[in-house]
Amino acid sequence: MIWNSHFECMSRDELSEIQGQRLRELVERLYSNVPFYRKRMQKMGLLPADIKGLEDLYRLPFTTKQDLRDNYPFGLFAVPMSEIVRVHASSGTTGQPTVVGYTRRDISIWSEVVARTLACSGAGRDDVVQISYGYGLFTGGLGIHYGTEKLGATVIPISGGNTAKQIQLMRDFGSTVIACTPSYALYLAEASEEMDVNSSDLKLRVGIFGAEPWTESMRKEIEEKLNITAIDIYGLSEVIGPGVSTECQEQAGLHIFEDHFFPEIIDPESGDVLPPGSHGELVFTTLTKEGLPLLRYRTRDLTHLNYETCSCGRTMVRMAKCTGRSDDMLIIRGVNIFPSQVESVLLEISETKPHYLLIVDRINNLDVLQVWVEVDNQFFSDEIRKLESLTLRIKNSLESTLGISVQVKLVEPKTIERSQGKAKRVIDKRQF
Ligand code: DLL
Repeated sequence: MIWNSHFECMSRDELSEIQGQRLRELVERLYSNVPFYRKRMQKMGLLPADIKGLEDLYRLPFTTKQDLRDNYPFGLFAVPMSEIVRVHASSGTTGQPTVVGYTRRDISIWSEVVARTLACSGAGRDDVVQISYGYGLFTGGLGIHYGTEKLGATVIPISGGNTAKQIQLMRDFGSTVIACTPSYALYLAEASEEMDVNSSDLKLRVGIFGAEPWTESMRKEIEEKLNITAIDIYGLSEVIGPGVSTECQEQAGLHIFEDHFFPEIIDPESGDVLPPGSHGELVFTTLTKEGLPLLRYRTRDLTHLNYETCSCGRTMVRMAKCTGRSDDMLIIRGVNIFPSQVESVLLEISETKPHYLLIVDRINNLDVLQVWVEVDNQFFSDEIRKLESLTLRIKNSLESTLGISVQVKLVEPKTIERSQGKAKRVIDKRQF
């Protein structure tokens, strides 16, 4: 089923017309309501009237995660706080989260694009959707929740974790759709085998998986083990959350809901816009958002776009599966982690040296993060009890900043290899 065939199957000419109109209105709004954008445009000698349509988009400034950080927490909001009905947050590059705000209309648009996402995956009113993305500041749980209700399907708002219960409810409530990270889906598949629940005991038929990169071989494994169609869904908090793009049942690229989120592909080094089909960094302009509208937001995700009409009938451009990032962000169990966050925690702890290493692995389908930290030599001669208490202190601080569990290993000075150039802070042993 196509949820909104008017927009999703619109001719590209008609779509461009609407996008151009929305862009002009957006620039007017940002210029009048957000001092940050007004100043940037003034510096570039640009007035809203200079932006006549999509052809002028490239003249506008980019927005980065650093800009959100510099204006923490609400400095880029384009409406008064009385209009903001919800706030979410994702990891920033240091301890400070990236904060996003939604007006009532934003929530309604978000529900619309998530309803489109579910319909794209083949879900409808008769489905029972188990939402195992985390509820809370993360956009995954509540984002999918509202869209599922809009679709009219039945929601099971179980949130993440508690694997045995996930499997029990999946069986007892007859869940037909599961929404979680792809790595958790694999973990669930394995855990259900151990619980002697096999796919014939379940009614699952579709999975909507995203929030982290995954490969075609992971897809195959999930589809076989759970006997479902596994759909890749993509989104980021800054742009709205889940609902930015999704695969349809053709599984041949992710349709971007371009009437709301206008994509460009740029060279991550030069910032130049690349010709259609080129591989580069994905950039979004949020055409309709009110709370936190963003101009040319640099996602740091690397992909390419395909403008051909899909055999499903949708005309919305498709992005290829993300192949990586142009920065050092890691996604561990669906949670975004920057090595600089670890560094900022360690800087607060006087016994540690500024040398650390993050080792990421996938053990039994679960991501595991181990942090090696160098400590003073003299400290090593101390009693075990002291070492244990330091390890625990570092572990607690890291876990509260990063939001995931961490194994900490204290190592003697000079254990971690020194590099001549840029320090190598991460060893990622997972296969993507
Ligand atoms: O992960 C929103 C989301 C929730 C998407 C649930 C899909 C499902 P953030 O926490 O802000 O938002 O993280 C955004 O996650 O820039 C990508 O690097 C990565 N990402 C999200 N979806 C995918 C995907 C949510 N399907 C960051 N494939 C993005 C690869 C993905 N990477």
